[in-house]
Amino acid sequence: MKWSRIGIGALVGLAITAPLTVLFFLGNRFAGLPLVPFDLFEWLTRNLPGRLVIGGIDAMVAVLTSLGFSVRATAKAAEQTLAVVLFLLAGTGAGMLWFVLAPRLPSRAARLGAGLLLGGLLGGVFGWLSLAAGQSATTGAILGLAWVIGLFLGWGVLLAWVETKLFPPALAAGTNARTEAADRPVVEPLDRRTFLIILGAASATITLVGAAASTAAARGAGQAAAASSTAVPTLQPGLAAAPAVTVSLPARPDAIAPAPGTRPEYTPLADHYRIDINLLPPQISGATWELPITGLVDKPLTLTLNDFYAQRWGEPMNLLITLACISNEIGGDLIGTTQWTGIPLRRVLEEAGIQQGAAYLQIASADGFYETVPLDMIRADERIMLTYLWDGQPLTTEHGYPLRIYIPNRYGMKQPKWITSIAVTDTDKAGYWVERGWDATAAMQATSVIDTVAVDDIIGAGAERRIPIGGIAHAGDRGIAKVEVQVDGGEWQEAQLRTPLSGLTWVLWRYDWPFAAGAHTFAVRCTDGKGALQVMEASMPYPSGATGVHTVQRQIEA
Ligand SMILES: Nc1nc2c(c(=O)[nH]1)N[C@H]1C(S)=C(S)[C@@H](COP(=O)(O)O)O[C@H]1N2
Ligand SMILES: [Mo]
Repeated sequence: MKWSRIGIGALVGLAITAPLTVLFFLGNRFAGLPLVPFDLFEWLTRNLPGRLVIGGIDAMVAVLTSLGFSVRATAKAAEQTLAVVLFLLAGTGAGMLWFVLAPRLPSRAARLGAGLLLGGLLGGVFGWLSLAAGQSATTGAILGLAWVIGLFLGWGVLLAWVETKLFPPALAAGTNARTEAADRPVVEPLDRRTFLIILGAASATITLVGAAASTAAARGAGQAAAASSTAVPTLQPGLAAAPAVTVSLPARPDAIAPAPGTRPEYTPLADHYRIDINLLPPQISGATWELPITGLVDKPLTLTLNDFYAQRWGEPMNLLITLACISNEIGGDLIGTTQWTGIPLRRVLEEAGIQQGAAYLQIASADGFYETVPLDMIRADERIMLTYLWDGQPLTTEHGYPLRIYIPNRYGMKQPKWITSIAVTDTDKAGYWVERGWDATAAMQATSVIDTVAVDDIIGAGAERRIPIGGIAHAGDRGIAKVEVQVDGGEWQEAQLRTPLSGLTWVLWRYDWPFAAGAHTFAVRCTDGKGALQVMEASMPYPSGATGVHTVQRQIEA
């Protein structure tokens, strides 16, 4: 069997890029060194045209959904896998190119030198990208850069060396080559197939052992961080203890009971969806984090987390809030409800003193995310707040530690996490996702969802039997006035509404449907607190949030 140079190049590229990938993971797990495959992926998603990235996200969500996975639970893992696969593919491609181009270099030494050069170049560029645009490294820049360059130098030389082993440069008629050949013992040309098998086996062994070690380390770390791997260390030198805030849900003695199988009204923190542009969330030290408030202000401020803990602006606000992602599909799980604790932004701005002509806040985050908020909106709405606790605890790393903003009635894309600077300006500037084509306002659409058709919890008996149907309805801060259920295209029937946790949360609804055996289609729609019926026409999340009627089909046994 004759192997082509391209095919062998692809195999070799993959065989040496796989252990490289694992080394990056190990370095990151054990020493906080840059995780180049992730950082490159993040750099790509931030710099490719927005439409392409959105198409990619849509495709991923579609694949996950069609495979029956929860988007909330698997999206990050899928992205991370994609990042690794792309890195391996790039390595495979590099191997192919190398094997095709190498014959242009006459001598073994030239090829090894070129491999070294290539490795150094890639290491330099990727190391710089990783440190400039990535989130993965927690070590110093010099060490990180040295690690990346070192690994890529090794990769480049290995690639070149393997190529010269498999295809020894023909001894040209040149004098140099002849002298070189004369100086060295004649070796048997290596059996290509044997060599490739050895290379593949070595690569697979290193990759598997490394991956196992890395996974074990991650598990250990997860266990050390107790219940949630996303919790931040609460005791940090120089940082006061976070204030104790309890989560208090309002007593609603008259509220109707949810239909069995309805999602929890208050989302357990571990189940709250997470969406952001990072494969790994930014790690910020609460003790050293500072938030500068600059621009058109009388007195520029530098806030610290202790300022929030010590109630520099008085009592914080505790609000029960439903947050949703604009990418959430009808009936999707990128929506959750928890208690947010923060300081009204306008209190902080009063201290800084807004100057004449100022009209916007430009907010920037540690991950390169940014968004602009009109000052008029902040002045008019006390609920717009700088949030530092969720569910009574400091924000977890994934949900924006140490500080994020809350803006009522807006999808999550307008609400930066991991805030690192606020500038008061007179100029508007499109936010991160607005710049990429999403709705500039991103006001929450009214949406209603069927969570359950509780066939196992039938109430009543005989002809009086009823099946509880239930779910949520949500319309930002507009509230929900009415929810209606339709069975098999019949009349819309009004459901009962459970008193919501607050005016900012979803409403749980319930409809006890007169039992009828057979195959049925259930549909739901809602009317918001201002009297507007939800948009019933189906539309995709892009660009303004999904609309349409949620329906489920059930076979009801007699
Ligand atoms: N810094 C930063 N903030 C961000 C994002 C981001 O990528 N980076 N994503 C936004 C989006 S699209 C959503 S839906 C919410 C999600 O917040 P959560 O992950 O805490 O649920 O965060 C928002 N804030
Ligand atoms: Mo989002």
